[in-house]
Formats: sequence, C-alpha cells, structure tokens
Amino acid sequence: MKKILFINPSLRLHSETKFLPVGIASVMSFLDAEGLEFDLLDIDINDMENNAVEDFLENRRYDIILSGSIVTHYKWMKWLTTKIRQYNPNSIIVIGNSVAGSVPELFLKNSKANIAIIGEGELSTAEVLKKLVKDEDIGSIQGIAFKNKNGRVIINDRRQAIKKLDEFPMINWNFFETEKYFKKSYAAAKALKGKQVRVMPVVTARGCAFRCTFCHFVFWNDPYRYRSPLNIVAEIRRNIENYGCNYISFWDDLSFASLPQAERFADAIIESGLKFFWSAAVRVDLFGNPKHEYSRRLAVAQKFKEAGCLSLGFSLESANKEILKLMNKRIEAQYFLDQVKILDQVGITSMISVVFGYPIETQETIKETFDMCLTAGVYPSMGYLLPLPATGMYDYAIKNNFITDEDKYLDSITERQDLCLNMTKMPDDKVREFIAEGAEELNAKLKLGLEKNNLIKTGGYNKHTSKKKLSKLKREKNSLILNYSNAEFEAELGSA
Ligand code: B12
Ligand code: SF4
Repeated sequence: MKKILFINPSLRLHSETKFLPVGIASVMSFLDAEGLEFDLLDIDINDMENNAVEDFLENRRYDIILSGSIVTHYKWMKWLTTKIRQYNPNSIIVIGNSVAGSVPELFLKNSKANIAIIGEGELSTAEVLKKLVKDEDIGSIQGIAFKNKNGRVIINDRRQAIKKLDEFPMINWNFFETEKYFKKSYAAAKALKGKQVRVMPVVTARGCAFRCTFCHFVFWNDPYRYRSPLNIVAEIRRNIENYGCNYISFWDDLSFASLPQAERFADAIIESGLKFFWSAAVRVDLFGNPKHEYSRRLAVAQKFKEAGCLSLGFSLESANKEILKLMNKRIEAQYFLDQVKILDQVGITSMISVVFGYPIETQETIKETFDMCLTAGVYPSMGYLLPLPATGMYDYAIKNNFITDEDKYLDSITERQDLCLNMTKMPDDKVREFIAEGAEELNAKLKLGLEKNNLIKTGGYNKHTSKKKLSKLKREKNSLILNYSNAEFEAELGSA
C-alpha cells in the first residue's frame, strides 16, 4: 500500500496566534470520505523549525507527499520540495493552493514538485491520488499541471468547480490537534467574558463576485458560490457540540454578496438558537450601498448583532477615486462612511483595511485616505500593494519592468505589511514617511495611544503595545487583525 503524507506548513506569523487551516483540511476531509488513508505532519501548530522538518523527512518514508500554501510562501515551499526530494528521492510531490496553482509552470520548473493542483483542490487531488496509488497515468486529469518524464511541464484543462458547496463533506477536524489550536485562539477575550476563546473557521462561500486588480484567490476562475444557511448552521452546531467552539471565523473572500443573502444567513442563525460569536468578510456595499433604504440596512445589521456578530472585515482600500478605478473596486467612498456608521450604531466593530502604493499614489492621495479614516473614526490595517501572480497589477509590474525575473521576485516577497515592490513615482523612504505621518496623525486624533514604531503593524495591539496603554485602545476589544509584518521567510534552498 502506498503511504501518503500531508504537510501543513507554518504560516510563520509574528504573532503567537494559530489558525486551523481550512483549505488543506477540506481536501483531507474529502479524501477521507473517498476512503483514502494518510498521515499529517502539522508544522504550524507544533512550531517546527526547518531542522525539525528535515529530521522528520529523514526518518520517515512516504510514497506521496502533499502540501500547499499561498504564493507568498513560494520560497519556503521550494525549500520543502527540495528537502522532500533529498530524503524521499522516489516520492511523488503534490502541491496545491496558489503557490503552485497561480504559477504552475514557474513553480514546477523551479521546485522539486511533480504535480501542481490548480484551483479548487478536492476533486483534482482525489483523482490524482486514486491514480497514483494504483501506479496509473495522471495525464488526463483536469485541474492539474505536472512534469512529464522528460521534465516538461504539462498544464491540463481547468476543472469546473463543484456547483453546490453543500455537496462537500463537512470538514473533519479530528485530523488536527484542535485543543492545541484553541489554546492559541486569538482576541475577542473580553467579548467572551473571560471564557477561553475556542475559535473555529467555517467557509460559507467560495470566490468573489468582483475582480479587483490587486487580488487573486484560487477560485478566481470559478463562479461565486455560497452554502445554504442550513448547511452552514449544521457545521456550526457540530463545532459547538463536538469541539466546544464558541467563536466562528467565517474565512471567506466575500461572505455575503447581497443584503438578502446576508439576512437569510442571520435569520438562520437566530432561528437555530445557537449561541456563538463570529466575524466575517464583506464589502462596503453590503450595508453602505443606498440601493436599499437606510432603515433596511440598519435592520439587517441589527440581526447580525443579534446573531452574535462581533466584527466585520472590509476594505476602503483608498479614498482616491482614480485609484479606486484602477483597482476596479467598484465602490464609492461614501459607502464606506455609511457602513461604518451603521455598524457603529448596532455595536459591530469595523475592521478596515487600506492599501497604499498604486502607481498614481502621491502624498496627497495617501492623505486623502487617512482623512477619510479620520472622518469615519477608524484606524485601518495598512498594507502596501503587493503584486501577486495572476493579478492585473502583477501584469502591470511585468509590462513595466518592475518585475524582470519572476522566480527571483517571488523568492523575495513577504507580505503586504512590507514594501516589497514600489511602483509609485515616490522613493521608498518617502512612501514610508508619508504613510507614517498619516498613521501618526490618525493615531493622535483618534487618541489611540499606539506606540510610534508600531503604527503600521495593525491589530494584535496587545502584541506591540505596552499593557499600560492597552486599556485606552478603542479597538482592542474585538481586534482580530494580526501583526504579520515580521513573518520570516528564511530558507536555505538546494539547487532547484
Ligand atoms: C483565512 C485567511 C488567512 C488567515 C490564515 C488562516 C489559515 N490557517 O489558513 C490569516 C489571517 C493568517 C491570513 C493571512 C494572510 N493572507 Co490570507 N486569507 C485567508 C482567507 C480569507 C481564507 C483562506 C481559506 O481558508 N480559504 C478557504 C479554502 C477552502 O480555500 P483554500 O485555502 O484556497 O484551499 C483550497 C485550494 O487552495 C486547495 N488547497 C489548499 N491547501 C491545499 C493543500 C494541498 C495539499 C492541496 C492538494 C490542495 C490545497 O484546495 C482547497 C479546497 O479547494 C483567504 C481568502 C480565500 N477565500 O481563500 C485569504 C488569502 C488566502 N490570504 C491572502 C493573503 C495575501 C494573505 C497575507 C499574505 C496578507 C498579508 N498580510 O500580506 C497573509 C499571509 C499570512 C501568512 N504568513 O501566511 C490571499 C492570497 C493571495 C494569493 N494569490 O495567494 C487570499 C486569497 C486573500 C485575497 N483574496 O487576497 N489569511
Ligand atoms: S479584493 Fe475583495 S472584492 Fe476585490 S476581488 Fe478580492 S475578494 Fe473580491
């Protein structure tokens, strides 16, 4: 029998917080339901350093090894495949998620992986494994790329995404050490009145109905799909009953695309009688778009609160109209102000994010964005534009020679809290300076008391703000955003 291993990589967050990983867990649950057996090496929850991973690989033998991560972990994933190949020379290496799927040819050429899973992972991975365990040819499987015997990369046709998400099996978290994850669950402690926070992620939707030019996710080529409220409620009930979960992070790109969808969801939770807190990802047009009467939007927001919603994450991105147009964001800045107002009225925290660094960004446009945050009374999570493969801005960066060597560029990127590539007309130090000035002013005017050198590391305030000042922070209560800015991506690369 072939031995199969899944590797859950570390997110390498600066913060101590850990998140149960939905993507890999969803694939594993699907394979389990299909009768396949496998082991799991969970690097993340066990805080394994690279040498511990190497020790593990040196001392075990597997025929098929699978892993996956987002594309910002490109360099580390290349390291992993090199080490797997070194210690398990005959194993077949299968890599999923955007690190492989958004750059299949580049990744397969520059790593030791054999197969890349492109897009939605469950069905393609199951088909691949069913063939591999019988030593059969994988050549005709949709949704994958692979190196053939001559080392040439073959990219197969895309696979149509599953139409009804309700048809996927419920995620089986028993493969993971959930108690260890709960011990490192984050934030919202006050809101939970001193009880241990036991956070679990639930996916309600896949993809997004929009196409912003800085964004890419694995469901990019698939339609926006969402689960039925009853199907979601059943998973939450199971999480509460089996795992004592009391907080749900709805880990979606876009949890609700319309007010009626959002209302049906809140109604279902209220009717279920389940008691838990939650947060989700929305756009500013959910409660901010005047196509529905203000009173109706407020009423749905009230239902959210009643259903346990503590915070909603959404983006202003920029207050500048021209930049919003370049982003293809399709929002009005006024929507943002209205949404924050409505959420404030019902007592839901607005978790805002902005992105600086579009090519036409200037000192004035940076100020415009900070001014709007001040008008709304929010302190945002700030990030720099980080062009990622398969986005409009990545194409722009290539066309304009900001990226000349994709492999080298992807090795160098970290996260959007670091200025990895400056495409504005301002020098790097000026971009940083103008943002720092804006952040400092906002901090002072909102009387947040954030320490000067931590202004851009939003959220996780308790991580980088002295205890004394913590009590003064406006958003500390429900703050769920992390400090990722110091994530490390050091990896020794073998020859690829
Ligand atoms: C939850 C989340 C986080 C959590 C991570 C929690 C966790 N344990 O994974 C936190 C808050 C830490 C986070 C941080 C960041 N995130 Co994030 N995050 C998400 C979010 C909202 C949900 C991820 C998820 O669970 N999706 C649901 C599952 C079902 O989808 P999936 O993970 O893609 O998995 C499918 C396939 O990829 C594949 N697959 C996945 N894993 C595997 C493994 C194997 C072996 C196989 C075969 C297949 C496979 O099959 C799965 C099922 O179909 C996504 C948006 C989204 N909807 O994906 C953004 C997203 C993944 N994040 C993104 C980014 C950019 C970041 C940051 C870099 C932001 C920053 N600060 O700069 C950081 C990186 C942090 C780090 N060091 O890794 C981008 C990635 C862009 C890209 N092109 O890769 C996304 C897509 C958001 C976006 N639209 O821009 N994130
Ligand atoms: S940034 Fe948000 S709204 Fe835009 S495409 Fe990505 S998920 Fe959708």
